Amino acid sequence: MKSNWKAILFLTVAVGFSASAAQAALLFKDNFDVADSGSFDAADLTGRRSGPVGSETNLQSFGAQQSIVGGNLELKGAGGVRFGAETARYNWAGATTGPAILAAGGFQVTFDWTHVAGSPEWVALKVGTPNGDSGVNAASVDHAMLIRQNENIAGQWTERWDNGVATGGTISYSPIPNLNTYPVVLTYSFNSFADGSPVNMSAVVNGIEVANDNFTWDGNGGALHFELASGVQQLVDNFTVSTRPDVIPEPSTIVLLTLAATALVVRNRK
Ligand SMILES: [Ca+2]
Ligand SMILES: [Ca+2]
Ligand SMILES: [Ca+2]
Repeated sequence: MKSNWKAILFLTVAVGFSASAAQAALLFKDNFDVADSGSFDAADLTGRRSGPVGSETNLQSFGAQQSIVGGNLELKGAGGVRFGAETARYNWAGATTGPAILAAGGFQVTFDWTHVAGSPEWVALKVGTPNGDSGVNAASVDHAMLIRQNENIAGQWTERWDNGVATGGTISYSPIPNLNTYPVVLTYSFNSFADGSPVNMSAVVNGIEVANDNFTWDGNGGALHFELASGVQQLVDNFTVSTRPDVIPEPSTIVLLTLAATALVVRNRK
């Protein structure tokens, strides 16, 4: 009897775990809701950050000093923001977030993206960066996902770089006239931080998947750094990092697990 109750407990926990894994865990958020500041790095941090990483690091400018405008991060036409100091970037493979990210099979970055003026230029998330400042097309950057504001560059709505190699991109997120703010959802799926491990990236803007790429981690030594880069003045708000949302278990899976548990009880009673 004892061992079967253990088996039932295990199955119950398994179902519970699957259900809880459906909810992505918030790791970091910055709402940028403080007074305007011409210097992003000198801006007040009070009340801006949430999630466990929020108490360990904060976004800082690289390349050029960014700013806070109207409760948003205002990106300039150069540089962007990284987690921490230039050569002491936050390691997302570390103890606070690494195990949770691997258990969820990856992580997700979301933000609200606002165009300030008509421009074909871009905002980009760079992942697998070195622990030092780099360009989107640096050979050390495992993937850079550039999303452009309009199609003025030969129909190029998106642009991707894999370790410095351009891999193209043309899919539009179908901008709506007079609508300037769009939700961006970038999902990175993988099971290891080790160099050589495969990664899948899905980029969804305005509800439309504009890119789905496969690449590998390289030259990271088991660490993970990523950051936001900019090619033009634009606004970003509610920058969020969470564990990858999982698929809610099918009802049939729960039924099968329940049947398995019931079978064990029945077998035990015989
Ligand atoms: Ca805000
Ligand atoms: Ca790399
Ligand atoms: Ca790579």
